[in-house]
Amino acid sequence: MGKTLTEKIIEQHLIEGKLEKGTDIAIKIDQTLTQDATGTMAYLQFEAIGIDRVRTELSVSYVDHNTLQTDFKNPDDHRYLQSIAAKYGLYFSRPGNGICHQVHLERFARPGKALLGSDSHTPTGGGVGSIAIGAGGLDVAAAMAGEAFRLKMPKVVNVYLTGKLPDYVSAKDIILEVLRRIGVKGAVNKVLEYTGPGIKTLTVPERGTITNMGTETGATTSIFPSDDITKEFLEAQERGDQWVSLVPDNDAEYDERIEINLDDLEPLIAEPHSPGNVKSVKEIEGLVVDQVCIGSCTNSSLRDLKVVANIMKGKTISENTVLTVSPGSRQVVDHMIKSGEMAYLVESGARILENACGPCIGMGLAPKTDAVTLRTFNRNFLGRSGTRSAQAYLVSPETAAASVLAGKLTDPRSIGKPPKIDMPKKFIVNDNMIIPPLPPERAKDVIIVRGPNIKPLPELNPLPEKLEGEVLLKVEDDITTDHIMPAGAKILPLRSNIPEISKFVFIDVDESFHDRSLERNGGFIVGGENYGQGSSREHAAIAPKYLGLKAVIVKSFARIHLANLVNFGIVPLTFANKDDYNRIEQGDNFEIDLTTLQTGKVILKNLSKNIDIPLTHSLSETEIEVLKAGGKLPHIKQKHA
Ligand code: MIC
Ligand code: SF4
Repeated sequence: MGKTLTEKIIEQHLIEGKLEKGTDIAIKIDQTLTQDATGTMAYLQFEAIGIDRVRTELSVSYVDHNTLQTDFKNPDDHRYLQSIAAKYGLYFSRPGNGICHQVHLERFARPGKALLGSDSHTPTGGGVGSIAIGAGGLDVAAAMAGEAFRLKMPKVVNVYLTGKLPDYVSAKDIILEVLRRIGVKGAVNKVLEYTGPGIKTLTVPERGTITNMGTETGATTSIFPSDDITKEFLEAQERGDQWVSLVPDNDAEYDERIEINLDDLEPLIAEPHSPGNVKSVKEIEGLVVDQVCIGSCTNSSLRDLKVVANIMKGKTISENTVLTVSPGSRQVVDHMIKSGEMAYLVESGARILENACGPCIGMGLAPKTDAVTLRTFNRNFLGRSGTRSAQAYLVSPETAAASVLAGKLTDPRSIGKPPKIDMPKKFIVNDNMIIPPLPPERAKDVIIVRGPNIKPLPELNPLPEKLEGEVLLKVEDDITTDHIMPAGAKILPLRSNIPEISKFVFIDVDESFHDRSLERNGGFIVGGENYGQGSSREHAAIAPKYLGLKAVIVKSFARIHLANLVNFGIVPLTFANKDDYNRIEQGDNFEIDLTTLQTGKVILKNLSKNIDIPLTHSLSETEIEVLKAGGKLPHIKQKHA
């Protein structure tokens, strides 16, 4: 039986386990990436592991999230990260160089390599045929220390593309179509592997848009083969020597198949407050739009900005609409300036922002009260824009550009002939904002710089045999990490200060969560399906742990959050019968005996209702050991001792 591309690359990296779907495997990691919002914590943990140099082929530390500097905190963290990179042998992409995923795709991602990143959109690297997976910072820290990465061997879904995209329909519409079909939990513990004649019509940055936003389906990752188009891209980035051909076997067997004829696609839109609420633009055309934001790691490539600039050329944005543009990288900006196309954007009235995450994560440019904000981003969770009452919609760059000119949601196919864009044969390659690793003999003298906002990691202790306490919060399906641990301009700078950031846990869901948790000495959370979808931020585990969270009991989990809970000693359990969710109320008192964890079965005693509720879990033996030790860091230390 032939192999899928996913299986081939995983097989090459396999350290433990077999290619059997759903079983526990461990793989070797070649490359890592971190960004500044998760990186500070990841490196504090890396320091705690006590290794003197990274053990990967390549590790890059990016600064792109916390670039809004309203006081000393973010710039202090940047200096910390820079000194860490120098000390431990990492590349450092300086603030202003661009969004981690865009820069990594341009400069570092390689076909066939395994990349682990402390950001959920790391799968962007699947655009060049790498197995690129998002994880919590601690898993990335462990990978930098040479540890294997553990995961469930994913099922492989074949997304088979035929045809060619019509005018004004673009890669974003392909991934929105995938989301329309399978929703935000449709690919948990699965890889989306793209094949078929249609992939030949998509350039690497377009493939990157698709693999990037594949994260919103819950997928472990998404991947395209490495073919002539990949070769052309790498050559244009002066990395032609890094190309290898990588394709699935002709007789590869997939677990599922989704077929999309690109000829049939039309402009799509995700409505508030989920990337899975997909409709056609036509269905709600005419909606008055207050703000349009172009950029983010999904749609900020040179191709995307060129398209937008050429649609905007010689025109002015609508009087009642604001346009922001945040390019993906300095390479993109450099090109846009030299080609003169940046002027089209400036002249049209666009507010050109830094090449960083910016409004995507609520770092500035929050929309007005009750605004309709149209974004080329990948997430539209409630409050993420920085304005709780705003209604965020996700669209392609083409739809965004057409709509900002009209001041209302507009199907781009109605604005006339599409502009012709010329993509350069060679990109402008200038890595002068990427500081390469120092040689070991110089690295050892580097002193780590720590600002006053960097607080030590909270202590993690072995778990007791019995967990007791009350249900601090009961929530519904699809709770995102933005609900659990919001981001934005006010909270993101606290990422290296757990006591402070913990004040904001669940703040938009229940303001009293923080105080109640401390008063009751911690307790439990009960939730529905897909608990913890979205970001890789381990702060959604560390901060609740700091408040005394003992276990989370839900109908199902999102992959990265589940791993983060284990890493910080919070027991993730699921209902054996989903209906039992209804037999629990917030405030109920629980008792859970952990001695039966190994058997896969655990009994929850609901003391308030006087009932026993059967629970299960998907934990591997290693994960159970990690939990018992109180988390991954104490577990690694135990091992090294
Ligand atoms: C996001 O898009 O939510 C983030 C901010 O990039 C996160 C990482 C973080 O919370 O720092 C992600 O996607 O993992
Ligand atoms: Fe940054 Fe937004 Fe991409 Fe997250 S989704 S990495 S915040 S641009």
